[in-house]
Amino acid sequence: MKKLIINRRNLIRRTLAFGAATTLTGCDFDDPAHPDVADQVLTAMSHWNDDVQAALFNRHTLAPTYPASAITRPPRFNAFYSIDHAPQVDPVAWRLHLTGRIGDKQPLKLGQLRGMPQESQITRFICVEGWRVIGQWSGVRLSNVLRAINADLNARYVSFHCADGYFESIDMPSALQPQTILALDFLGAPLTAPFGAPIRLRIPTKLGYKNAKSIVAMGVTNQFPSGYWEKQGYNWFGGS
Ligand SMILES: Nc1nc2c(c(=O)[nH]1)N[C@H]1C(S)=C(S)[C@@H](COP(=O)(O)O)O[C@H]1N2
Ligand SMILES: [Mo]
Repeated sequence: MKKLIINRRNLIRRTLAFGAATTLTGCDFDDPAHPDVADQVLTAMSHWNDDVQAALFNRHTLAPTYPASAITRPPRFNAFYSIDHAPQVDPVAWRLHLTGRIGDKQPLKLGQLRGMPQESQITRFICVEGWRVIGQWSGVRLSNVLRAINADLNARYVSFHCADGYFESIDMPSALQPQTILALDFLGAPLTAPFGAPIRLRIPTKLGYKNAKSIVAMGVTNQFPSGYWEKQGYNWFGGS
């Protein structure tokens, strides 16, 4: 309760601060001398939005799950390139490199992840481009992996780097949510290259762009890692 009150107080303070910013900058939006003022205000708004989403996020609240009959076939591909340019990762040579606030940084092999308890979920996947699909992903809970490698669970962020240069990051409470998995399989078979082989993040409480595919490195950090689309203005928390 106390926490909620503090958060609300902060919220009100931030709302007032934002209100002041809009008033001050309201007429400068089209001023060629200040071309980035609107950008700055929107960025400030988006960061404020991140804080609100983080305050409202409850790591015990589950994303909805669906029956097998609801699965969308065929699945839908999306990336910042076309499907024939998806990276081809050799699953034998692949390692998950570990960086930052992690006690045991020995890179992980695929077999080690396969050897951990597997979770399966039929969940909805929402892309901001305006489509949604339902799919079945299985893999290891990210929380189990983070514990196994002695990660600092009090750190703020978990970051991901992908074989195609894509990168993403999520807040620690979302990383520890039980439906947040490092997925190895889709519809009971290993992920294919375009859909994130050999592992991808599957996080049904967040929008599509947070679901990093073909991950090659994971980090735990207190420094804001941002993300590929976030650098181009997408909201970072990305709750769905
Ligand atoms: N490595 C990587 N991961 C990525 C992307 C990407 O371009 N590269 N695109 C993101 C976006 S915007 C979406 S909507 C989903 C699409 O996942 P899908 O191809 O399984 O539908 O992947 C996300 N993860
Ligand atoms: Mo997306």
